Amino acid sequence: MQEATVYRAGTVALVGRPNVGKSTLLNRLVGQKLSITSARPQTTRHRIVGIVSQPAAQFVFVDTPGLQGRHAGRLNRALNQTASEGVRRDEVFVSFLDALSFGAADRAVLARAPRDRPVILAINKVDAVPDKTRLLPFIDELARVHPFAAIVPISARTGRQVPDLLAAIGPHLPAGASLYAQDDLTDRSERFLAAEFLREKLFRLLGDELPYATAVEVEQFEAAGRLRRIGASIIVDRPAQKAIIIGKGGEKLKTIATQAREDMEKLFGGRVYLEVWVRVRRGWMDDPRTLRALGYE
Ligand SMILES: Nc1nc2c(ncn2[C@@H]2O[C@H](COP(=O)(O)OP(=O)(O)O)[C@@H](O)[C@H]2O)c(=O)[nH]1
Ligand SMILES: [Mg+2]
Repeated sequence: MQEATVYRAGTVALVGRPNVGKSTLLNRLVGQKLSITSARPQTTRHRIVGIVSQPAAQFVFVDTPGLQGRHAGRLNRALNQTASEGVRRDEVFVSFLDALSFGAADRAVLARAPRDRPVILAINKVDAVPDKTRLLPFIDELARVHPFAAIVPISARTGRQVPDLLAAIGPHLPAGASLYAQDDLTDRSERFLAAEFLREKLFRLLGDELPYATAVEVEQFEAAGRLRRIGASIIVDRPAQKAIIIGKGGEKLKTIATQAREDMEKLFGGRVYLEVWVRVRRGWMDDPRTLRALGYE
């Protein structure tokens, strides 16, 4: 006789210090780019959900901004509020490490993981470890640090052992009905994702500190059949920043907008007409109205 399968559904928080690959994994799991990534720390500013539906389980992965130190003023406080809210609500935790590195920042993240919920350790970026025999002693060492429910070495970039990670999480989801429709990929709107794709290009294409002083607001979003007309503003703090983003002869802004448009067309499955402006709004990072309009508060 076959045992009746219990349907399980729940939220799974992806936690870890900046740059360990949380957003890359979310995208890999969902099979679409939803959460923006870059080589710079603290790219992710919003709580974003990526949904994986299987016949017997629904995983609702939650990518949260880690605790922030790079952004300024009230924006930084709002981001830290978002980061700590995640920890209260979520049911299973996946804690990330870069393969073979376990430092003070990683220890601090683990110390905040709730003791009453299962924590699964994902050791990411194993593709970057040439000598795989070094993984075993590393896993043994980590097993002594926290009572992990499981430890799974993965590569979010190549997808290696990502199914094993799902298999390790599944049994820890609570029994219950699905939280989203079976074909939902995320809880976020196309409008939100459009702003995020632009923001990603700022993080990838601009120098050092500038991305942390920018935000993106979608002012116009119209869908007609498979065509979308999107108008967006890049918000900066000072005129000098505006000049850098526009670049010589508008070249920089053109690259930013073209790359963002390509991402949008891929996800939305249709043509996008994208217009982008750069606006100076002095002190936007401390302005409650702007922060609210941008969804940070
Ligand atoms: N080699 C390698 N790099 C990765 C892997 N996963 C993520 N990265 C890179 O690590 C950087 C940070 O990734 P991201 O997902 O933004 O990290 P987050 O801050 O934890 O969300 C990016 O440059 C990724 O391409 C992986 O499995 N292998
Ligand atoms: Mg991220």
